[in-house]
Amino acid sequence: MTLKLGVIGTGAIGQEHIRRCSQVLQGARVVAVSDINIEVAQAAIAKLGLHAEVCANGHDVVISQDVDAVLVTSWDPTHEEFTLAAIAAGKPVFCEKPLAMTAEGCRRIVEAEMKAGRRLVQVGFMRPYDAGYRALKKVITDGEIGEPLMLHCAHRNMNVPESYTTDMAITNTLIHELDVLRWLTDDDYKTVQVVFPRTTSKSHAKLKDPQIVLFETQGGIRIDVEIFVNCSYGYDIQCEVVGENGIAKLPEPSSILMRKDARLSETILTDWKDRFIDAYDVELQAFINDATAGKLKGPSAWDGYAASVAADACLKAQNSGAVEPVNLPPRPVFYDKL
Ligand code: NAD
Ligand code: NAI
Ligand code: ISE
Repeated sequence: MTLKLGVIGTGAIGQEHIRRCSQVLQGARVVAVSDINIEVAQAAIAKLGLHAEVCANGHDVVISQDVDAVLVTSWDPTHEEFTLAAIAAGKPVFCEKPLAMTAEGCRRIVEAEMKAGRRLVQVGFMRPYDAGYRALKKVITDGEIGEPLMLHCAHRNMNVPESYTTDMAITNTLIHELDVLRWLTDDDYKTVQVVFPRTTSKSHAKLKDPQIVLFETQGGIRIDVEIFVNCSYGYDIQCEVVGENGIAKLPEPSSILMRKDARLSETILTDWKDRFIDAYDVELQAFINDATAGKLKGPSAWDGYAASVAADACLKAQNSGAVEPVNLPPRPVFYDKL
């Protein structure tokens, strides 16, 4: 069986996901797309030589008779609306992160999904599918470094556009760590504080960059994450776990070690598309397989909610400068791990 996909939002990642669903992965076909900028949607399918319908808006994609499942790859503030529409239509939906702009918005999705009676939502948290993060988690769960005590992490982008503001460092960028570090440590956040070093001259008036986010988990682990989205030198994701018996570090992406011009060098990637290319393939193949089988198993609406509860606390901490509590309610039985 071929799962017929509708894609809402054909920008950077929308085009990447359309390409992988059409040329790399098995069992799916893109049959409908939409973008608020219709020429972008038309160009996205023309570029790949696809025969997909270009719908007038995202809701037409969701309700199209032809569409079995939906990918939401439009801007962050549109995710909640389209995910709720897919749930209302009873169609599985893969929604890029963040699931919604606030925990309250995510909660509405959780409630709607529970009311529908089965899992219909997978959130685009791809890092748990990344081979490096998986290897790091195995070292921890195998007890090789003993109990984790501290994590030192960094999320660095080359640069961001003028539309990217201080809050987006949390809702758009740190949201990946908010998910993956819960998964990695099998723990939840207890408190958070945000501190601002001197701002880089490469930023602009509405963006404080870099930022340092400090967490304490329920289990007492201390975590620091540097977010630096105008770091200039590359796309660089770091994660070091300090345990009782040793230290384990996320592997660097493989690269050629080059001797040239009296220098020994390795290449640093510059784009998230390349850094996590395999993880995106694996997460979306899992969505296609699980949606076809009628049972989603990937990052859930509850995971999206948990990350947004922490994100809300981070936003509060950005403004207060204080240590803020993270209050995640108990997970409903509906979301018990399979
Ligand atoms: P983008 O701006 O390049 O593309 C988004 C596209 O969505 C644009 O073409 C825009 O016109 C379209 N769009 C916006 N609102 C829409 C609507 N209501 N209906 C249909 N189309 C709409 O952005 P992007 O970089 O592709 O990011 C898209 C989403 O994917 C974001 O939510 C982002 O957070 C997420 N993302 C996740 C990762 C990841 O690593 N998991 C990477 C990139 C982007
Ligand atoms: P983008 O700006 O390249 O694309 C967004 C697209 O959505 C644009 O083409 C825009 O026109 C369209 N859009 C906006 N509102 C729309 C609407 N109401 N209906 C239809 N289309 C609409 O942004 P990008 O980088 O592709 O990000 C899109 C989403 O993907 C974001 O939510 C972002 O957080 C997420 N993302 C996830 C990544 C990941 O690693 N998982 C990486 C990059 C982005
Ligand atoms: C982007 O939307 C992503 O999700 C990337 O993975 C992240 O590194 C970047 O900071 C975001 O803007």
